Amino acid sequence: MEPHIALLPSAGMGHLMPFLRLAAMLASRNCKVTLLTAQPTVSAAESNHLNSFFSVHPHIQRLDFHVVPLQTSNPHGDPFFLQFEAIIRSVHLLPPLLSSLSPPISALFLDIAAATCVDQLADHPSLSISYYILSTTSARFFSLLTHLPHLTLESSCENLKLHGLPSFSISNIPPPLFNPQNLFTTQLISNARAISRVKGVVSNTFHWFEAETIEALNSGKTSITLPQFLPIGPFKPYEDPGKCASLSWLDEQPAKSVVYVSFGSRTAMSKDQIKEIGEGLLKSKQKFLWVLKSVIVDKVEETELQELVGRSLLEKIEEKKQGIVVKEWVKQEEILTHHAIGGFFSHCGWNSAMEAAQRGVPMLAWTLNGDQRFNAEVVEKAGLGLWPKHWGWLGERLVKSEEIEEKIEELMQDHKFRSMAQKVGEEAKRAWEIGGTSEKVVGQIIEMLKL
Ligand code: BUP
Repeated sequence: MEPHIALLPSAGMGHLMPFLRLAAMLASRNCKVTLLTAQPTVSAAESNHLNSFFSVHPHIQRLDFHVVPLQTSNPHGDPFFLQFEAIIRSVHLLPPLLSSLSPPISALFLDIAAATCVDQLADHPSLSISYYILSTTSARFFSLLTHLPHLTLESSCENLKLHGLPSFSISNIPPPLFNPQNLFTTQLISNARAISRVKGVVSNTFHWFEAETIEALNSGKTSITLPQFLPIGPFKPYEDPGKCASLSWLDEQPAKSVVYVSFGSRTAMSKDQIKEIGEGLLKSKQKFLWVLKSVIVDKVEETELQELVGRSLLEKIEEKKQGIVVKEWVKQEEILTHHAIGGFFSHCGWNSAMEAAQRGVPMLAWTLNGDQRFNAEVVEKAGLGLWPKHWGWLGERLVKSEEIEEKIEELMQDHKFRSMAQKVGEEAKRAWEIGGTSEKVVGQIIEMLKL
């Protein structure tokens, strides 16, 4: 009989997208899939994507999970972290929901951002199922997470050496992790504690891309006993109807002439920094497609493009016909697949990095927060692009237009980046061929799910 699997993403597009891809993949491999949708969603992008996903995947069941709002509202807290917290605190509502499913589920995939839910679920008498985690970050950052509950981080050291793992540079560790009171830190620590309770950790990476870390995680030589790490990336896109307007503009551009610029779904940049980026892009003389976000949550985005970019800069961009700026949601995967794209100027969110790797698009990484410096390390080491480390974290300093101009030129004109990225794309494809590393691990997961 086909196994019935439930999946529980947390909040934010960086978490929802890999869950939707995993759901579609499991459903295409003879699993019955139920996707739990935490309600209300934080962003409009999440609710729009859920609606369009279920409309084209009617065989995947939707089960709304109404989370209890947090009692103490913190207007200064990151709304996505607050939603992770609300999901975790609503875990008591899950057993009746999950046990109402028919046929009964045999496994639940939890988001790494809410993995601590397993602590309550695994001991619940009505649920006798297996638990998996979907890690939405690089294997490299995940490997640090595994040890987080046992670490005292010292910013005065240069490197961190953990038994059995490649060493870490302290300057790449997100600053909130040095503050044990920070919500990001407390959540990560309790989620990390839960890792040892699951049967496997599924990850959107592939063996060739992060071989050293993946082998270390599965070596049994780390000081903490870990479940199997299961790399099955790059995740394949799911069917998503419709076209976005930016693609029509790309159709008119020469092959590999355009740099795609996007810093993810939830990075709000200052107006000064936006201005420097715009000036830098213009000075680089390269064509560009720039997706601009000025707020963390899209529901509160009301500012007009002209106000964000500044009237004179926007006029200059329009006059020179060198590029376009949009603030709407775009179909990033289709953009990265387009023949006109020659480079990706990105914050190095893990999904973005994997989407570029899959298509062999070279990246210019500007790491802004969270796991991004770890991700950029992987990108740089694999030959997928360049990373000016000295640009720092978001807001640490104003990165000037001349610096941006120089790096964009390097990305688009130095052909070594193109050929190295192409090699990454070939290896990514190989991982999915019959007998390829990711394809084999998926087969293994399906067998585990049938048990
Ligand atoms: Br913006 C944007 N279209 O307009 P990351 C993003 N995406 O398809 P983030 C679009 O959202 P976290 C848009 O392809 C990727 O799958 C993009 O995830 C897609 O970054 C996803 O790259 C964004 O991991 O999430 O949003 O910063 O903070 O969790 O890394």
